[in-house]
Amino acid sequence: MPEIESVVNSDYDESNITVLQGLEAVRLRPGMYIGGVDSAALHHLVFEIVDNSVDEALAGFCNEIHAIINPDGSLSVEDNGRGIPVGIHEEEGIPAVELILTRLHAGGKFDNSNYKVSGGLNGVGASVVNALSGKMIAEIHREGFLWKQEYEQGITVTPLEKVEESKKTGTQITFWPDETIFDNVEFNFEILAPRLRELAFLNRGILISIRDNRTDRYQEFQYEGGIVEFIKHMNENKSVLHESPVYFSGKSEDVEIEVAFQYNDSYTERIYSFVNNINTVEGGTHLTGFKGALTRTLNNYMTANKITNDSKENLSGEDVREGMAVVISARVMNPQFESQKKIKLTNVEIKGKVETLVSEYLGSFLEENPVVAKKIIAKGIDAQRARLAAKKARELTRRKNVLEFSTLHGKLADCQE
Ligand code: 0RA
Repeated sequence: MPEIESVVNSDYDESNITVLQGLEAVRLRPGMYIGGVDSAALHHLVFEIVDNSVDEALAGFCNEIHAIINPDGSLSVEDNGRGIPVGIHEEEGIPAVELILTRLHAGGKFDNSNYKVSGGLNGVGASVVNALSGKMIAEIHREGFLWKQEYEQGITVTPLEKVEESKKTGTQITFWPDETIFDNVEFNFEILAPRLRELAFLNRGILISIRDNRTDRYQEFQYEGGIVEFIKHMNENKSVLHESPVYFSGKSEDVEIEVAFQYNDSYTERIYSFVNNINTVEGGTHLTGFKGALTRTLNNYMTANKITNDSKENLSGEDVREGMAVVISARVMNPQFESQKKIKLTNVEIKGKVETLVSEYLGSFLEENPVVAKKIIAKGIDAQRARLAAKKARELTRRKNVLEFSTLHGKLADCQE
């Protein structure tokens, strides 16, 4: 037995060195992990922790997530999931929770759910937040007890302690962002609340709340309708073309997509696209697939139903998206992004899959809802007419300019003579 112990110990020492290097790297170059040390980065810490709870919810084990801003400068995120495992990890000889919170890339190791697709740093987030926190406390309700462990700057300072009996399950992470790293360590309710609301829209049914114990402000978000309610929220003060948003979802191998849209009588398109809960501001293959399928399906419907427009030209993408509010949410196993900023999806296979799903669903939706179909197409034809008229007017003005210029030129020539 002592032999084994010495082996374990020497292993532990070695890995301990790499651990220090790992967390040291985070503290040396926080920008590489959380994009900076400004206010955005500070709030990013919160979203990293929340993402872990969202993952637990996506796996089907949690339906409440509460963020609490504490007056002592810390922030707590509490969920009612299974609780981070507390058992001793066989290879590493320390509690799993300690491994998850103090080692870079320990995220996936314990992950037995294949649906872990939420945003953030793909499960390595919690240890990054720990490294950048002056202090962190993990409190876990699991296996009949409340367990507690504390860390400072990502380093364990107390052994995992069994505090008391507890019948519930769940995880609470409390952290104090490191003042020596961030410009400003004050949390802002106005920055946290909108993103938490967005997460609640994107993950139907989960109750997500935020409480500010400095000011007693409280908001909670829970949307059984998911992105349909997101669309209703976007069109809140608009007059809509059809009563209920169009919604559909589909699955194709390792892609799941959800789409909701509703037209209003305005002339602007508003599209929010997401991949694994991350807002892809610059879109990408999921969005290209959606746009292509929308345009093609509406034009096909017109042809099939002999609906004509005066121009005989197909409706363009811009024509069919005028006045449209759209949310497209994709869940992708191995998302590839154009850059570290994760704002544009590049997986080529996604485009075709989304196109197929959208064409199929939308095609039958239009067949089954001819009244809505007619309204959408009438709006598109209107947009096309306005677009072509504007184009003609522009061309006319240009021709007129050319004409005026040449006569002016002629007159100047006269003068010179
Ligand atoms: C790994 C395995 C299991 C749960 C979790 C991670 C977990 C992590 C977080 C982070 C925040 N809240 C969380 N809740 C759960 C479950 C292993 C099992 O019970 O089989």
